[in-house]
Amino acid sequence: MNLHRYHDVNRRGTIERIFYTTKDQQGMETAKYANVYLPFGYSDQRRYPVLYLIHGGGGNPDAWLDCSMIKNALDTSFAEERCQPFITVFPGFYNHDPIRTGRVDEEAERGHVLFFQQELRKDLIPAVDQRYATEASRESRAIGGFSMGGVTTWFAFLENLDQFSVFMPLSGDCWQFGGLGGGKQTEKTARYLHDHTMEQDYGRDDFRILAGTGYEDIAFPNLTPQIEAMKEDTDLFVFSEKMEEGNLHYVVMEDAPHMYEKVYQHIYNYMPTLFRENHG
Ligand code: FER
Repeated sequence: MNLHRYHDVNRRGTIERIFYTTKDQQGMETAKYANVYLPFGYSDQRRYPVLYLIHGGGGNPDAWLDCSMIKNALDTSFAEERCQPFITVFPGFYNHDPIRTGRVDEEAERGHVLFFQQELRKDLIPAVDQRYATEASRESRAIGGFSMGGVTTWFAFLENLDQFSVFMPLSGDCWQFGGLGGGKQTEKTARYLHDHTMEQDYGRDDFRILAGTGYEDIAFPNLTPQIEAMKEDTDLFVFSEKMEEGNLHYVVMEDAPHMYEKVYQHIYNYMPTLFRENHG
């Protein structure tokens, strides 16, 4: 497994904000922003694939950038040509400042990330594709996230498979049947991920799932059984440890608790395989 080692780099991308509006759960028009990472040398004479990277519970569009070395991982990967440059969008899934006192309200959090699926397809993706030189196709769009952002990523697989082809759930399981459902309702969850995808006429060549967590991560006991159960449904999910093979991948890191500063390493590792075609 590659580990991202920080080093300074001169060819650095830029972060800017895109502003857009969406309707909140009460139907009120709401102003929002997302951070957008543009790779060094970004030019509207080319077209770029886009990764949407989602924060965890209680977070915001700045969380990944504030709490991890993701920007340096992107900068060094592009500078060293580990992969073709892509745009990364960091949105927020809340419509109002989250109030988190004490333990997590699983049902409320689940409601937010499920509701966010509509915003993604109706408001955010169109705004990004209009403003930037994107390839604007599901083949060139990936979504990933940490913790509740991983839960968001599984919901995107279920609700927005026509928008994305690559899914990178990190330290978060599928909450289709309620909080921590990947651990609590493992078989039912895996079955639904399978059946719902087949019903939409998508097959094993139409998507890739790049999952990850750490042995010490609180999400490990929820995500691991879900992935194990999905592995059984080989007509749709083809597990492989080789990145060139299969459509279901799962990496568990050593010494990695539930923290952005650990989890972003998965993104660094998956980066060369995120967008397969030779873009640009
Ligand atoms: C998990 C998925 C998400 C999990 C926790 C979360 C305990 C979210 C936690 C939070 O928002 O604080 O599997 O395992």
